[in-house]
Formats: sequence, structure tokens, C-alpha cells
Amino acid sequence: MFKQLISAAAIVSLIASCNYQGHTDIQTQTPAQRLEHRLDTLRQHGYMYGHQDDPFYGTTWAYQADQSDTKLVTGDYPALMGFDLGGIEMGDDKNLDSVPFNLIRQEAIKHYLRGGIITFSWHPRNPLTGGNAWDVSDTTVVASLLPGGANEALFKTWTDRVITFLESLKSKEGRRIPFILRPWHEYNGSWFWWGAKNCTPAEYKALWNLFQDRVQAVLPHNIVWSFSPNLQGDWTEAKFLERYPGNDRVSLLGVDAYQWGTEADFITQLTADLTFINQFAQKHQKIIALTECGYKNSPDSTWWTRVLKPMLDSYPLSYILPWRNYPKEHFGAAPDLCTKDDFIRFYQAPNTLFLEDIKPGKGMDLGRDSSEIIWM
Ligand code: BMA
Repeated sequence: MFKQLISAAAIVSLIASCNYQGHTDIQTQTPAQRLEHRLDTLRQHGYMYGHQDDPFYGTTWAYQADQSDTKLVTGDYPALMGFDLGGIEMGDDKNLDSVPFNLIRQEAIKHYLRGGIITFSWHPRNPLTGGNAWDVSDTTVVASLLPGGANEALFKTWTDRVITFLESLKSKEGRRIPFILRPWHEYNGSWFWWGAKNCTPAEYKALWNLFQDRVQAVLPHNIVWSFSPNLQGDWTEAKFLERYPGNDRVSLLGVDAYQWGTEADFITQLTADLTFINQFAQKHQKIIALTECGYKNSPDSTWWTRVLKPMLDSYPLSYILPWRNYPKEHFGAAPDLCTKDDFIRFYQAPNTLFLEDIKPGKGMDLGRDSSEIIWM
């Protein structure tokens, strides 16, 4: 079902979009620039609903072709799907959440070709200890990966394995598809080995640059780079800039925002962070998003429209990405949850965008006339 698109809260978005100075000459745009432009343009209509691991499993099913919790609730797929590369660095067949990489490749391409947008995160293992991404027992891990460090060669191998996977994201005709890449996330917390207490700002930036430069050298035209701190609540520009890779290295600024504590704290922190990130993004012509979000196993049947939506409506966000759903842990919409009816109200709002809402030729003028040009 395609919703009638009107622009109530979109006025805020429009103002922001006008500020954004992406590359607008379609003939010379790379696929990444076209994706960036599309992300920016869609903000005039609202924000997209995304969901991590949406096509693989949900609260009541697993690995059924074309299934989706989002579709079970709304009849439509999410506009954006998120996938995680954790484990690819080891040469594993499945990622850290047991999803086969072959399936991730297949579903990412499928979603892109049906008109959707895809984003990748990466929870790599700890290269020094052999533990997982959350192993913070050693604070020399990042230093060990940098030039001259004991794990320099290993990290090169890991990066190459990521690149090999990303390079394989092609249509049947062999065209590479564009996507958002969001490495080294939640770095302002200290639960990952690349987190705040586990490396210095200089080491963090060196890690970002090393990885990005190597990936860009092989895939220069297909990646929109996303930088996403966790909820912070008290950003100042000086503090934010400490680990910010730089305007030439980042196109999308996100916040990973979960309601772990009280609703009041969540609202206070997220409002503060979105206000800061939005101001920074406007100044530097960046796109903003809730790059991860949710209320785990929410018992609150009004959370989507009462708590989350009013905040989303106040900022020119490109998308939100609730994390994955499985029987024990769920963040997105699902048919068996007490949040279902409220989510349908969220879906029915004119400024929440799902797959059908972002397809060209459905009332959404993206300023393009050829689907070939838009997608590739
Ligand atoms: C976390 C949890 C974990 C999962 C990880 C990566 O937030 O969902 O169970 O392994 O993300 O997807």
C-alpha cells in the first residue's frame, strides 16, 4: 500500500535539505553520490523505517523466503535494511548472529534491486585476544593494528576480507550496488575494543583512516560512510571533534539510541544529541539518522507514536534503524507484540517511509526519470 505523501513535519526537513550541498550533476555522480542525494531528497517527505536483519528471522519465524516482521505487520518491507559483517574477518561462513554471508549478500542485493537502501555495520572479533567485539580486556588492541603494530598484517587481512565481501555486492549484470557503511560505531562508549577508554583519539582516527583508505582504494564509488556515536547527552563541539574523522571522510552522522533506562532519560539524551548532531550536520552539509535504535522487548504499547515519533518529527532525519527481532530479543515491529497496533499508527503517518514510499514513479519525485540511473 502506498501512502499519500503530504509534508507536515517535512517542512523542517526541507529547510535542512536546502542546506545540503551534495553533488547534483547526475551525469558525473558516482553511485555513492547518487545514494547520498537520494537519502537527502527523501528527507523532504519524511524519514525511512529500517530494520536490522529484517529478511532473515523475526519473533515467530526464521529463514523463510521473502518473509519480514515489518511486512507481517504493515504489508510493506522496510525502506532500509541493516546487515552486520561480524565474522567476515575470520573467513567464517556465517556472521556473529549465525546468518550465512551468502544469504546476506543475496538479500542485500535483492532489497537494493526492489528499490530499498542497505547499510552495513561490523562487529569484528578482537584481533589481539581472540575474543569478540565486546572483549575490552586489553587497551592496546587498536595500537596493535596500526602501522608498525604487532597485528598490522592481520588487520590488513581482515580488511581485505571485508573488501572481498563488499566487492561481491553486484547485480546480475555485474553492476556494483551502493550502500551505507558504518564501521567503528558507538566509539564514545567503552564496550567495544575500539571504544573511548580503549584507545586514544589519535589511535581511533588512525584506525578509521586506515580502514577507510584501504576500502576506498578498491571501492571508490559505492560507499556512503556513516559515523555513529552512541547516545552521549552532553556533546560539545570540542568533544565531538576529538574523534570525528573529518568532513571529507563522513557523509552521514548518526546516533545509536536505545531506551535502556527510564523513558525520561531517553527523551532527554536523545533530544540533546539530535539537537547537537543536527546543528553540526547543517553546518557541514551532512545527512543525519538514528543509525540504531529501539526499546528492547518493549512492554509499552504506545512507545512508537508517543515517545519516539515526536522526537523524530522534530529533526530532518533520513532514517531510523531498530535492531534485530528474534524470539528472545526484539526492537522492531512484529505481529505478536503488544506494540503492533501502535506501530501500525506509526506506519500510517504520512512522514514515515517504507519501501513502497521510496520507490520512484509512485508519486515521489526524486528528480530522475530513469530507474537505471537511480539505482545504479
Ligand atoms: C547486539 C545484540 C547481539 C548481537 C549484536 C550484533 O546488540 O543484538 O545479540 O550479536 O547486536 O548484531
